[in-house]
Amino acid sequence: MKKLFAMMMTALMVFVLAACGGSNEAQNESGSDNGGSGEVKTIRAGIGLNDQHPQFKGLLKFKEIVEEKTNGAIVVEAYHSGQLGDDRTMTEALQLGTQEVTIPSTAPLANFVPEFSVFDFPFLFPNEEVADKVLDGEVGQGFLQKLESQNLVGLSYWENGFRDVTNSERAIATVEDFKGLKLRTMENDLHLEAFRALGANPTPMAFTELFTAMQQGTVDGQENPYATIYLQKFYEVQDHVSNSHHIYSPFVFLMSKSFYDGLTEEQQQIVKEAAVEAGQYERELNREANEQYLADLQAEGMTYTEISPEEREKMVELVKPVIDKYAEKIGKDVVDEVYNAVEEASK
Ligand code: KDG
Repeated sequence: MKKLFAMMMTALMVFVLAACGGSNEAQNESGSDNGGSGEVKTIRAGIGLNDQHPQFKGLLKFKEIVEEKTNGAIVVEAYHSGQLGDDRTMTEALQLGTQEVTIPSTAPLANFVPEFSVFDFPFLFPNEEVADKVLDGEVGQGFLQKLESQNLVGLSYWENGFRDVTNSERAIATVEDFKGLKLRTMENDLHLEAFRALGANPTPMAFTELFTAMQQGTVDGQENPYATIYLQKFYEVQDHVSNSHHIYSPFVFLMSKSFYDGLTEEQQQIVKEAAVEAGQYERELNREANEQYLADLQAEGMTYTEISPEEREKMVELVKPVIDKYAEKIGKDVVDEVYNAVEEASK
């Protein structure tokens, strides 16, 4: 009888433990509740680049920090290669609350908050250090506030990097070499107009469609940082690369506002700090391998062509009217604020 009673008690305990430890209950290592309501919150985080890119490694770092610091109360599922969509559709999903995190370039984000286009003004940032100071400083952080009206929370800036042009038609050494080239750009009017001003024939396209478009010859070329050109294997469908460095592309770490608002204050602090720390890690990874990626591209058979400072100066002149037009559109005060911050950070 005693034995039967003990067996029944054991079965009851197993049942209770299983119920408490189910998928909706988070416990820390000591077995106690991890704070908050005990409910596990899931962040589905998606990016367009593949799992080799520093952006994905940064996302895994974010996952590690968040899951550790919340004792598993927040779980991060990381998706790469546009598995959840492209920059634009994922940002829309954040607005709808059907996805929690994405890290788009500022160019597609400008379709939601037009002021973000200023960061894509050609030749705005002279180097990465200045970009860090402006983006992480008062001005950059002020821009993040502008996202709230779009049901988005901007937690930090990461780095896509200086964009360089590739194509399969000819080596680009001079401005004339852009003439008539069918170049894919990100979905952003400023990018389109800047390439038109250089004489190219640009076409906007989501990143998820780019490789096939180059493979099938729908476009002759594209522009992206060396990391992307190498890690996405664009060398398989592109012959020439030049150091145009025409735009410094930041990434913005975005969270769905409705999800963020549902977090406890402590959790909000954790995701914010994790987005900053993982972003610093991503920037470091991106920078340390940059020159190597260019060497790797050449090793894969691409021709590398330098654009001289004189030719780059001609490019600067050609895109000036486009910059002026967009400065007018965005608002002179906002644009001046950014240019002043760049000047200050360059001292
Ligand atoms: O994950 C980010 C990418 O989706 C995208 O921003 C890459 O620079 C990019 C491009 O050219 O679309």
